[in-house]
Amino acid sequence: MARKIIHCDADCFYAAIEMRDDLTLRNRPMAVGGGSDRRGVISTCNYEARQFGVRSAMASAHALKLCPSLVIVPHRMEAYKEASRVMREVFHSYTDLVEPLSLDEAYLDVSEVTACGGSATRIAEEIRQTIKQRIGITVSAGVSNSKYLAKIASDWHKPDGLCVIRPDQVEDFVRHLPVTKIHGVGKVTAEKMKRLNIHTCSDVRTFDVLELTRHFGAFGQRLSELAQGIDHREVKTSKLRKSLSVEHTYPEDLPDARACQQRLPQLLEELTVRLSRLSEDYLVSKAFVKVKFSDFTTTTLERAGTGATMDDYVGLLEEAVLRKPLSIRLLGLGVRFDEPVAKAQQGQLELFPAGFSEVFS
Ligand code: TTP
Ligand code: MG
Repeated sequence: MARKIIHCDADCFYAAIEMRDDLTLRNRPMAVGGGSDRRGVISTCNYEARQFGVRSAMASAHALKLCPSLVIVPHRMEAYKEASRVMREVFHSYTDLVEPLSLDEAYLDVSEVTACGGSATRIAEEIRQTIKQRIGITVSAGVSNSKYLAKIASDWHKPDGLCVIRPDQVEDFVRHLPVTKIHGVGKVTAEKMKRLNIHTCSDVRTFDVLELTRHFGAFGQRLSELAQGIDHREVKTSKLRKSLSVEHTYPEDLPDARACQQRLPQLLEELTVRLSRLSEDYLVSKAFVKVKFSDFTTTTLERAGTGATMDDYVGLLEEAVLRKPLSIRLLGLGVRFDEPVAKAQQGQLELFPAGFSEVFS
């Protein structure tokens, strides 16, 4: 199944925070960085300053030559960190699969997210609106089926833009993509490509992998893939996930426990497939089931000492569905994982007595 990846990147991040907090800095070229007297460097600047050619990492003295009216303010790292924390909170309200790249940038894998009807475009738009409201800055977002294209897309309509490259548009988009947009193609490589008459990904495709490797060394293989829009890199979270689950809302309510049990094999199959995609670092600590009744109340039941086995789920489900004399809209199966530290102490887990815990919502 095609993945849905969102890349979010705040616009002129440090500068945006400064403009938010000081009205006098708006509508004029401004930058955040060190003063020109102390051999300072520009960290970033607003879009007005960019029109003068001012850029990140430029000496402040040089920036002032390009744009004499440039106002340079010092850093306020605490304010940037706080904004970054809230941004991540917003991302995590949709998924745990968040890979932060810097204070103002992150990838989200929303393939399994059900919010916004599962539409990555709507999720991205909602994230942008929420951040605007809660933090008072704009974020640009890119949506596509890979990290590589989502990142290019987030830059496409910057600032305050959203760009979506749907799976059926990938081929056309990539064909016309200038090679300079490919991550890893710096000045030197771009020059070399120009000499070979390579300007777009279409041009790259006229070379086979061997030729590309001859010209560009180890990067040749990757270049060949990217020119075809291929990028299988996963969104890597810094935090390990705590649980994994699958669930299904049925078009017609399931009348009783027997009907629910009949749905178990398919749900377990889906869960097993998803579990098999995880790294070996994950150790299942217990199983849980989720049941939503026809009155929309939800109950979950989990039990220590269970695993992702059919027997465990049969037992849990039997109990959970009997909690209300109602038909059932939704069934879910899941597992919780041990904390990473617990892995080393697996043998000791048996010391804890098996018990029940339950949640009603
Ligand atoms: P970026 O996202 O690269 O830049 P930006 O957010 O300022 O602008 P854009 O709209 O193009 O995304 O970097 C995020 C922040 O990191 C930036 O606001 C300041 C800091 N930074 C530096 O301190 N030095 C640098 O060289 C760069 C590139 C960024
Ligand atoms: Mg940014």
